[in-house]
Amino acid sequence: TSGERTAKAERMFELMDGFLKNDPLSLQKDILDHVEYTVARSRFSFDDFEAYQALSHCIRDRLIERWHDTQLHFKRKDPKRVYFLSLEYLMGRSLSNSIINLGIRDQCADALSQLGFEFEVLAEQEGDAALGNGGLARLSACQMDSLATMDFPAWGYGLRYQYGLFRQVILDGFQHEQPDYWLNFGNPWEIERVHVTYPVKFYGTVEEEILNGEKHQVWIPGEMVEAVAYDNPIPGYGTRNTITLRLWAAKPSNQHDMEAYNTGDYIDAVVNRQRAETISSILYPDDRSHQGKELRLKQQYFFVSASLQDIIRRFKDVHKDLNQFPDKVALQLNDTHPALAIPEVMRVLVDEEHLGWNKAFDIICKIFSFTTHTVLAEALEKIPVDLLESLLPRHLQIIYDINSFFMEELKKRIGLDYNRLSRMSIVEEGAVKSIRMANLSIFCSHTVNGVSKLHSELLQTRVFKDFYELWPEKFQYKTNGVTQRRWIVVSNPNLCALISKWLGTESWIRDIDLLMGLREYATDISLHQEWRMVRRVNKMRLAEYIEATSGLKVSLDAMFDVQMKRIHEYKRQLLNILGIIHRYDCIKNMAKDDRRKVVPRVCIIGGKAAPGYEMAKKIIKLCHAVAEKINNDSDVGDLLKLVFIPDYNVSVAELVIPGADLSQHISTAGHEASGTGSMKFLMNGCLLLATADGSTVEIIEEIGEDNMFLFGAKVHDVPTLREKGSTIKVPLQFARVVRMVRDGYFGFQDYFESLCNTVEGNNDYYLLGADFESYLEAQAAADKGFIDQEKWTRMSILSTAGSSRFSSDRTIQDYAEKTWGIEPCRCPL
Ligand code: NBY
Repeated sequence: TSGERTAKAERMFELMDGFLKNDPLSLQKDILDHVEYTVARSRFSFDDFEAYQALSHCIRDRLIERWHDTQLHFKRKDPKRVYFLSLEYLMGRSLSNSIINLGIRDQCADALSQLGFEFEVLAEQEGDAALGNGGLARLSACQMDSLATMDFPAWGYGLRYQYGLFRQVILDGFQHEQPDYWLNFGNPWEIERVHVTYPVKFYGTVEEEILNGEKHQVWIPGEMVEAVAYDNPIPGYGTRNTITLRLWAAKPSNQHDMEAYNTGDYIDAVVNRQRAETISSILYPDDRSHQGKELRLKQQYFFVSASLQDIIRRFKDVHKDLNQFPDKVALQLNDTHPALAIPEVMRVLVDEEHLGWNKAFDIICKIFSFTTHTVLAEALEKIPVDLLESLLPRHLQIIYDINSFFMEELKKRIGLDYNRLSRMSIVEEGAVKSIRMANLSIFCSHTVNGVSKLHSELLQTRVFKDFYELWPEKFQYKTNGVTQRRWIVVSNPNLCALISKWLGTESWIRDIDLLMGLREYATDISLHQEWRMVRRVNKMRLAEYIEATSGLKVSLDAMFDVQMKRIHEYKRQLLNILGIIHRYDCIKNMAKDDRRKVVPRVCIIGGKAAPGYEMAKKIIKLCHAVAEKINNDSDVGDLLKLVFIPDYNVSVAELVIPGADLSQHISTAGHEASGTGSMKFLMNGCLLLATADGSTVEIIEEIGEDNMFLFGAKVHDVPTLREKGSTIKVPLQFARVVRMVRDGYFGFQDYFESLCNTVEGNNDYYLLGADFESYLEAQAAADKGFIDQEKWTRMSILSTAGSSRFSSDRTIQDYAEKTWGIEPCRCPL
C-alpha cells in the first residue's frame, strides 16, 4: 500500500548519508575502507598497487552515483538516443581520466599524500584496456568522452575481449607477440551485470511456417550462447552526466547445444559448453582485415545480436509501437564490422514482430548511419556466402532479399547496365561468392560518413563513385577529432596549466574554440619562455623513459623526432628509416668541423605490426639493425640516435606525445583516411612533418603551410607517378641508402632483400623513391627551423592554438546535428 511505500522510502532516506563527499578527509576514509573491505589488506600495511586498487574503487563508487542519476534522468526524459556500435575501443587507463573528469584531482592528490602515497605513482600501476587495434579504436574512445561531456544520451556497445591487443616484445630486434592478460588483476572500471544477459543463437536451419494463413520463414537455430553485460561508466567533464559503455562477454548457456544432453556424454557436453567463451576471448590483431574467418563472424553476430536485444528491450519498456523506433533510436555503425545489425533488425521486425517487409525496410533506412575508415577498395570487408549460410542461414536469406529489392531500385534508375549493376550488387559473384558489407551498409543507411574532407572526396570519386552518383545526398564527412581531456589535461598537466593561465580560464577544456585565443600571444616572449620550460620538462620525462626501457641516454638539446603508429607499408616507416640512414651517411662523410653544424636528433619510432604482416615485421627489424649501428658509432655521438619504443599503446602515447618536438605523418597521399595521431601531437605543440594526406590537408588550412613541414606528391599526382613506374627519376641518395641495406651494411642481408625489393623500380608502389628528395628537403627545413628557437616556439604555440578544429567535441557536435538528430540531455546537479 502507498502508506507502507512512503514509510519505506522515508526509512531509505534516513539510512542514506547523501552523496559521497569529495573533501580529502572523506576520500581518505573511503580509500582506507576499500583497503580493508575490498582489497582485504590491513590499513596499516598496503603497497602502491593495493593503494591503486582502493583508490580506484573509491572513484568507482563516485562514478556509480552519477551514472545511476544519469540513467534515471534519461529514462524520465526519454530523448532520442544514439547507440554507437563498435567492435573496438582503445580506452587505455581510466584512473586519471575519471578523477579529472569528476573534477577531484587535487583533492585526491592531497588525500593520498597525507597517507604517504603519490598520485602519479598509483596511476602508473594501472594497465591499459586495449580492446582495439589502432586509430579506429582510439577514435571510438575519444568520441565516448565527448558524448559524455556534451551530455548526449548515448550508449556505446562493444565486446569484452579476455585478451586485448597483443603485447609487443622485441627480441634481437624481432617482434614477438605475447597475450595481453589484462583482466588478471581485476578490473575496477567495469560492473558485471549478471542479470543483463541475452541468448545469442547460431547455425541451424530455416523452415517455412504458416501463420494466420500467411507463409513465414523461421530460423531454427542449432547452438546458443549467453551474452553477459559488463558496464563501463564513462564520466563527462564538467557535468554530472556519466554514460555507459556496455561490453558483452560470452558465457555457456543452459541450453548450449540443444541436443547433446540427450545423446552425448556428460563430460564432453560440459567441456563443449565451455568453448562458448572463446567467442569473446580474443581481439583480432589485424588492422587491415581478416576475411573468411568463422570465429570473427561469430564475434560480429554475437555482438550485434546482444546489443540489439538490449536496445529493443529498452525501447519497448516505454513504447509499444515499433513505428516510433526511428524517432527514438539512431544506430551508428563504426565501419562495416557491426553491419550484420542491418539483417538482424530486419529479422526481428519481420520474423519476430511480424511487420511487413516494406515497413520494416523503411524503418531500417531511417535508423542506420555508417562511417567508413578506409580508402582502399581492397580493404572492404567481404563475407563468404558459404560461411554465412552455415552460421546464419536466415540472415543470408534476408540479405538476398535486400539485394533483390536493391537491384530492382537500381534498374529503375540506371537501366540494364550490367557492369554497373554487378559492381554495385551486395552479392559478389566469383570464385568465392561473398557479401559486400560496405554495399549493404551504404544502401541501408541514411548517411554515409567519411573521416576527413579528402577521404570523403576519394569515396565520392573513386571507392563509392557508383553510389555517390545516385545518392549524393547520403554522403557526408565528419573530420575526426581527439579529446583534449585525455590528450592535454590528463597527459600534459603542465601545458594544461599554462594554457589556462594565459587564457585566464579553464573553460577551453569544455569549449575548445577558446584555444584559438593563444594566437594572440604567439610572439609574447614571456609565454615563449614558459612554453619552452614546459616542453623541456616533458622531454626530460620522455628521456628518462627511453633510458629506463632501452638503456640509451639521449640529449635534451636534440630534436625529438617521433613516428608512432601501427606499422604499415603505406604509412612509410621505411621512408623514415631510409631518411635516417641518409642522415647517418652524411654525418659519416662530413669533415669533423662541419659536424658542429649538424642539428642533433633523437629519432623515435614505435608501433605494432600485425602478426601475419611480413613486411611490417621486417621494417621493425630494420629499425633495430640501423639503431644498433648508429647508436654505437662514436663518430656520431649525440648528433644522431635512433630508438624503437616497444609495445606502443595509449599510455605510451600519453608519455611520448608531450615530449616530441617533431612528428611524422608521411603516408603516400590518398592512403590515410584521416589520421588522428597528428591531432594529438598538434594539440601538444609538436610540429608536423607531413604529406598532404587525410586530415593533414585540413590541418594545413587551419595553421597554414608555414607552420609545418610539408612535402611529397599530392593525391592527384599519385596515379601518374605510379604509371611512370621505373621511369621516374629517383634521386641518387635514395638508390644509395637502399643499396646499403641490400649490401648488408646493417647485417641480415638475406632477410632484408625482399623489403628492398618493395621500393625499387616498378615495385615502389608507395612511391618512396619519388618522394625521397622532397622528404629530405622537408627534413632540412625542420633542422633549420629548430636552430631558430624563437621561430620554432611561435610555430609550436600556433600549432596548439590551431588544434581546436580537431577536438572530438566538434566531430560529435556535427554527428549529433547532421547525422543522428539527437540533442543534449543534461542531468541536473
Ligand atoms: O581509422 C583508421 C584509419 O587508418 C585512419 O586513417 C583513421 O584516422 C582512423 C579513424 O578514423 N583505421 C583503422 O584504425 N582501422 C582498423 O583498426 C581496422 C580494424 C579492424 C579491421 C579493419 C581495420 N578489420 O577488418 O577487422
